[in-house]
Amino acid sequence: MDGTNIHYPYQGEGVRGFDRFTGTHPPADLVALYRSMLRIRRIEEEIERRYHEDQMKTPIHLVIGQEATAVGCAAALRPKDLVYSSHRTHGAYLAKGGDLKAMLSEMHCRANGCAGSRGGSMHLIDKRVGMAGTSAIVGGAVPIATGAALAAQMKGDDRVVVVFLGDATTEEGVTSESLNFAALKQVPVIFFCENNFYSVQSPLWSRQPNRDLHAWAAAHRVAATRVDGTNVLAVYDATRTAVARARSGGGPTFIEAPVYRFRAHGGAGDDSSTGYRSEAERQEWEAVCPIAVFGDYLERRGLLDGTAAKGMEDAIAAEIAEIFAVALESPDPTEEDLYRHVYAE
Ligand SMILES: Cc1ncc(C[n+]2csc(CCOP(=O)(O)OP(=O)(O)O)c2C)c(N)n1
Repeated sequence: MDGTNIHYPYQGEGVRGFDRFTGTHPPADLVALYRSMLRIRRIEEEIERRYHEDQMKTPIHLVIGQEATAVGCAAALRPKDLVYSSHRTHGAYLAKGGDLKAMLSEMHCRANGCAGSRGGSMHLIDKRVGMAGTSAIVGGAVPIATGAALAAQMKGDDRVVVVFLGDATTEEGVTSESLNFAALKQVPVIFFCENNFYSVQSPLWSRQPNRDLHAWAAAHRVAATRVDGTNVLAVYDATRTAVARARSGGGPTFIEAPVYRFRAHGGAGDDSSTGYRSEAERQEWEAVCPIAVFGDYLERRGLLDGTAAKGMEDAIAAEIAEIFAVALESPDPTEEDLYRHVYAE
């Protein structure tokens, strides 16, 4: 079997059209969505640029190319709703409102990091904004999120829980177990699958039979849908529908969002030259970059002009420079810190 019989949705279909952005969203919201995606992109580009300086003591998994999923999804949530994520964490953390200083300090292994310097990039958490945690274990966050949704249901609050997972995470047994349990108990959880078609360097077609991931999820009796993961508004609308279902007692939803990571599975730079995917494939997806396409749309609608765009870029650049400096000046953990949260009889 090879990949030639697999139809990757949205790939090379000439979707760089503007009519795919629909809805009646207030202009200020549209600009805020764009800014949020751009901020994540610029933060990650700076992380990538500085990574080889070896000041960051953590593996990294960049979301460059995948910004629309976290941003569109988080925009449909309330602050008290919870978000869990995988090892590819930065987008979800920042979109949910996670503190950038605490994130960068964590990545520099500083005492004021959001996980007390214990976790690095793959273990981000900011409970004040409902960023409930991330896990380096593929599938690790899925049952935890399902349990958190059960807790919300049992407490009778109207909190919704989202867990981001990759396509390979659908291959973990615990994901099937969680879908089964969520369907059985009708808990308010949204399984948000960012299908970027690769598990490290193994393509989806070499790992799973030719099927749609949302159809696989639907077989568990979970409401399931597919949405263009490069379209921030489509992601927002799909999440809003899922949130309304969950909040009204209608149970879980599985959202499959085809996306593409423009960088390597881990670390800085692209790794397409190793041969597991073609550079032409990456370029096709870069042509539907979620930020560039949406920015063009805003420009055509007169919501963003060159001056405003430059002001936005400058403000983001200044914030990033300032917060990197703060992270680098932050104190290292002390020996005493080592023993915090350690329980021994
Ligand atoms: C249980 C487990 N198995 C294997 C790994 C090694 N591993 C880390 S990331 C990854 C691929 C995950 O792919 P996917 O879930 O599609 O997310 P993506 O990296 O594409 O965002 C693997 C196999 C792991 N961390 N945990």
